[in-house]
Amino acid sequence: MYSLVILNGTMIKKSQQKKRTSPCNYKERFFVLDTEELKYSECRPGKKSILKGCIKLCSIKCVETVFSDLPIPCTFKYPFQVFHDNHFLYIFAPDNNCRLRWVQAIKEETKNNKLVEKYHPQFWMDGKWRCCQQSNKLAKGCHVYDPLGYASKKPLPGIPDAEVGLHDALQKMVIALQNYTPFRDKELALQKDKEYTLMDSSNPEWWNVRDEKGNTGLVPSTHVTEKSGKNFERFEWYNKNITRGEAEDILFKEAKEGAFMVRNSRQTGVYTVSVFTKAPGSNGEKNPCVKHYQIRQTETGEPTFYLAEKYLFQTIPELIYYHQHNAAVCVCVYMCYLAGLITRLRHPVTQAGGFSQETAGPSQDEWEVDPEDLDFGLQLGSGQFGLVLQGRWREKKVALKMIKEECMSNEEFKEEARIMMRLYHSKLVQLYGVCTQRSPMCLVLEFMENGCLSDYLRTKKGTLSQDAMLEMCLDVSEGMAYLEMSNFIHRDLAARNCLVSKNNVVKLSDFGMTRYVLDDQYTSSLCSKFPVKWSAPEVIKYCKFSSKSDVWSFGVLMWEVYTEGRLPYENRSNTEVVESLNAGMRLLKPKLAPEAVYLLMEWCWKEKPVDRPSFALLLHELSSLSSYL
Ligand code: 4IP
Ligand code: ZN
Repeated sequence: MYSLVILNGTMIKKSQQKKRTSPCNYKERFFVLDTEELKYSECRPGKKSILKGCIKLCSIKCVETVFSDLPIPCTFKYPFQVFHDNHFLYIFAPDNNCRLRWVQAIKEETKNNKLVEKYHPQFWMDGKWRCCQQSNKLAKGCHVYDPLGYASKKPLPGIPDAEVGLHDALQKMVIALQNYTPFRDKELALQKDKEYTLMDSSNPEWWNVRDEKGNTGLVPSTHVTEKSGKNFERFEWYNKNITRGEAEDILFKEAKEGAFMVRNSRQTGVYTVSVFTKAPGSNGEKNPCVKHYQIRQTETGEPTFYLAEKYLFQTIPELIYYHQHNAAVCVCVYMCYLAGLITRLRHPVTQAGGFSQETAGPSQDEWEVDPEDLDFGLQLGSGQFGLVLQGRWREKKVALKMIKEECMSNEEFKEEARIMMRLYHSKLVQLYGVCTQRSPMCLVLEFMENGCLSDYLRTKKGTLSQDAMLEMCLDVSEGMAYLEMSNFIHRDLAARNCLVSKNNVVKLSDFGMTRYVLDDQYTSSLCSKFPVKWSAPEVIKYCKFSSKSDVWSFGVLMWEVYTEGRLPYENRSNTEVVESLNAGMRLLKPKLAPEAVYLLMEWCWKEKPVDRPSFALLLHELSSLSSYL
């Protein structure tokens, strides 16, 4: 039978221990997923590989990531499970993207199978399920199985057909800007920040590189950067020979918040970032304007580049990548300096003018809602972006989030909508579509009968059971574990940004939105609207957002739940809060919080981001608490 290869790659598998006497071991195998089977074989250098196992896709009942609270005993740290026939195959991927890709692909191929309703999110180990302690390996799962796939990724350019030769005489080193998991045979995996030898860069889109083990393959050229060398031509943001005046003309013509380019400065060997903004500047200069920032280099040690003090990067593309994806204004809480960019680098502008093509999302019609189909109702509340109204869309009750024009530009708004449309999870408020054909524009969202979590907690004060409070934290951690897995940072997690459904399910809302807020009262940690009381120290000090800074905020959200909606650090100013955090103080244990729950909060508030748990782990910890609290 003819079958098509969907994915392949090297991963580690645990022996399935089909028999009582089977050993427990971890072996590197080359996996191939095609439209019929999932196969794995042993690769022997210089010899033919041996097929070791083959699972018919029609026998698969569940495929899902595995959460592990214990250290993973092999070198690949991202496990997932394939439940087939009556066996559990645990496979370990080298990175989370790779794991997601396999899980998604197998889910897609098995979606019409007879699947389980519930599965076990953790390992079967020592005769027990670690998630629910059941001692029958085939006992029904303890967690609802979601057979739907996850967020899609940015499409990559088509792979070149011709074999790529090893042309470059001089070998250069490149650094991976982000992880990359190969799709096809000729490609090579990249691990962020690792170095690779550049073998061939003659194709502008796909470069041939070699990893430290000697494996070679093609990688997208935009995912790597030359370690030493100033060859930025392939980056859409680079405009070599443009003067300051020309840059201003081009950017003014675009007139889009965050439109930017990198150009050679008049000083040789120096680069300048020019960026257009409408945001009011610190010293009250006239807006809109184009600002120019010189990329600076530290004077000692390894060459390191920076725009904003404290963020040092080995290469300029890494620096630009960071500022494209992270909040702009970075203001020290102590008002001692103002560093950073006036706005996030949002849209690279090419030399000829005009934006380069950004992430391709669903086509316009897929998410554009016809204003004729919308009925606008009563006001539900008001947020940073404008009013939220109740409404109707195709017989469905919906929430309509109106976007004040001065808050978000049309482009940003669409970008936001595109991101939100791609995320789908039962613990995320669903975006149905957007309506851009009327003013103000609006987002059409799932209607949540019980309003925002902070108000809900306050109205239910005194009536919430321990179970109910834990359930709320579980809901949020589930949604956050999904965002974490999708490499998406929330940036403003707090009870006020969660909504409660008719059935009291708590869902996340407004994720990622702060990146688009134009109001610098909100985005600068110095100002009154910045959510200092929910922010991790590294966010307050350097605006360094990550899933681990979301974890800190989650700890504060748990505190809000267990105090039934009290304001954290009630009578203290932002500056006082920062001082007490620096002195090692933390929010106190809420009376209603069991010791075990408070331990988790404290874990979220570890000074160093690496010491905090992941959401996957928090979800696990909270689920195990729910079985005995
Ligand atoms: C084997 O151990 C290998 O781990 C097998 O994996 C595994 O098969 C066997 O599990 C296990 O006994 P030894 O190499 O020490 O013999 P692989 O086939 O990849 O080499 P599966 O494929 O089933 O995990 P049992 O349960 O099949 O015996
Ligand atoms: Zn279980």
